[in-house]
Amino acid sequence: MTPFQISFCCANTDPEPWLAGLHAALPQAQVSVWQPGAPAADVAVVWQPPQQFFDEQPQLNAIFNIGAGVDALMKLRLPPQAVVVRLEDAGMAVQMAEYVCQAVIRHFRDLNAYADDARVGHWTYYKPRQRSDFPVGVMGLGVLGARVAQALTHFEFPVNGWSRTPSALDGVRSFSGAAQLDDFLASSRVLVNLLPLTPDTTNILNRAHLSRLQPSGYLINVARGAHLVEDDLLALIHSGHLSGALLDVFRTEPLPADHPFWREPKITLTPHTSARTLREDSIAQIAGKIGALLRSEALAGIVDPVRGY
Ligand code: NDP
Ligand code: OXD
Repeated sequence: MTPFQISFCCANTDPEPWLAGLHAALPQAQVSVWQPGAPAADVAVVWQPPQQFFDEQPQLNAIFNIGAGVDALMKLRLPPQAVVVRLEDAGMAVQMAEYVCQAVIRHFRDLNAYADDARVGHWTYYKPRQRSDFPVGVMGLGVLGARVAQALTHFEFPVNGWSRTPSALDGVRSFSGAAQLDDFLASSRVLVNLLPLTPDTTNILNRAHLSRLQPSGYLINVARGAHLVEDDLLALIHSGHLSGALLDVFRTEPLPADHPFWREPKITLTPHTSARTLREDSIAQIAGKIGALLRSEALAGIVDPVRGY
């Protein structure tokens, strides 16, 4: 393996354990935290880097994103020869499956209402509901969406999936492309969003689309805040067409203290935590891919700059 330089430029991330882990996995690499004016590197490991980083590192061969979603990266001017590589699963798929399954089950089994009752000392029963009345639609059937959709089938919910190209997942009814979006939505009561954020998917969770969900629909957004038109969600909850939402991602993060979502009792919030980047898994995946790159082998997880994911 030829010696090479890795530049680490990750916002909101303690660099030291990453540097140690990357160095242990790639002993021939020189790994350093990027500072303005730093020497030229071969490979970058990034999360939400500034434009200045790429302006100063035009020679990069590869850019490894320590997340699955590359939307923040794809807005920047990147060195044209550099491949952009995202995390694929790296321990996130099981987290996403457990988060979404608990959310669907919590909603289906009225567990929020039971928790409210318990707080005021009420011993109350709610009528059991039919699983067949709770078809779940998963938007995006990639690494994370496919895992979520299949996990939901184990609880015997009817599951629909929507992707750009047709999919073939056991127990999941496939819908694809813009032409089948309305049918997909009309066939779903709970909607789970696991799309990448691209020009095609920005604002896709809008009034027109959310109105097509079955009555008392429920939204689970675990992808990106800019998929959702926030006022449209509030309007549809207030009109009663939607029974509520679980939101993990927001247009502005952290969610501002005066945001109406904090005060809407039918909205449950978590702070972008449904599937966390796991350092050790991610380092192992990135180091494996850097090794493949150095051996000129094919690499999985390369982002298509035209599609944007
Ligand atoms: P993938 O790239 O593996 O999957 C993307 C899926 O979306 C594919 O099925 C793709 O279709 C589909 N898709 C893309 N564009 C369209 C479109 N215009 N119309 C219909 N379907 C479309 O991504 P991952 O599963 O790895 O991740 C998904 C997203 O989850 C990330 O981009 C990120 O934003 C979010 N995320 C959120 C986290 C959190 O903690 N909240 C953590 C990790 C990720 P096709 O199969 O045909 O290509
Ligand atoms: C990701 C994320 O894209 O953490 O991986 O949101």
